[in-house]
Amino acid sequence: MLENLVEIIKKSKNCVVLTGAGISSESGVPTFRGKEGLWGKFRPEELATMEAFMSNSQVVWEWYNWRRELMSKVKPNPGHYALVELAEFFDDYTLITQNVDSLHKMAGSEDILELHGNIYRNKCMNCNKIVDEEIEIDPESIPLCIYCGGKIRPDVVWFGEMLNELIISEAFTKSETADIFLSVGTSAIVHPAASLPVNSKRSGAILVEINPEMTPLTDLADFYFEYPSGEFLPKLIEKLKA
Ligand code: BJW
Ligand code: ZN
Repeated sequence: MLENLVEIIKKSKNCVVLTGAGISSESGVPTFRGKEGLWGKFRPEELATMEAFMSNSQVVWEWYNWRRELMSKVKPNPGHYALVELAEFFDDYTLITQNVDSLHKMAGSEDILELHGNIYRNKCMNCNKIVDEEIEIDPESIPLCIYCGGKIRPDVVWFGEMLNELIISEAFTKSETADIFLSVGTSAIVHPAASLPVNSKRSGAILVEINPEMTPLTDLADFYFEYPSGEFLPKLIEKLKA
């Protein structure tokens, strides 16, 4: 099966990869859902919303500060590094991530489409202006926007919020013209990200899923590799180079 995939990759020109929390789990970043889903104690549906921020911005900021601290201590793993190397095998390569942890960038990937923002950036909850400098937030005294007085929040995409239009439309365009689409470490349930692999397959791409657990995408996939990405992706690169 791996051999077949290697042959297909060698013939393909245009590749899209979509990653989710699973790719960072071997770095020590907990996933949102599933067995290892450590955010578990704090369901994203309860904290990653404007309603939660409006009713209890202190708790929401405590959650983000805790995650920032945790994420700032971890490093990319072999899965992230393999996706840097994978780019070399295609004329056109697009890395789309739902993750907010910057680990792809730290590994050396370029032009990443960050669908759900970045946890290290801040913006205003009202006027959406980005706060240029990296500032630490005291949850008990949240700084206010210098333009409109709105509370400062992390620049991530919460449930019910629109994704950045330019980023999501580029993600769809690239997915719909790909020869091969890799879905890596995502539960594939959060939209619109979860539509990308489906649209890509409908437009003719070979769909590959890498995830130790099955997802709603698994039945649709042409190849399903039931492995952690940090183990599987370096093996794939090794075979491609051989
Ligand atoms: C491994 C591994 C290893 C473990 N190796 N793998 C139908 C259609 C369209 C939209 C909707 C719809 N129904 C509902 C909606 C709305 C909603 C949605 O999709 N809800 C679903 C739950 C159904 N979507 C939205 O609200 C989005 N906006 C939107 O649709 O705007 C239009 C609109 C506006 C107004 C009204 C209605 C529509 C926005 C979604 C934003 C998601 N935000 C979050 C938080 C980001 C900020 C933060 O980090 O704090 O994004 S939620 C959370 O889920 C986070 C993730 O990026 C996202 C996806 O999770 P992911 O990455 O898949 O992680 P897990 O934990 O779920 O899965 C990990 C996987 O890894 C598992 O499968 C493991 O097996 C695997 N794994 N170890 C490989 N070693
Ligand atoms: Zn503002």
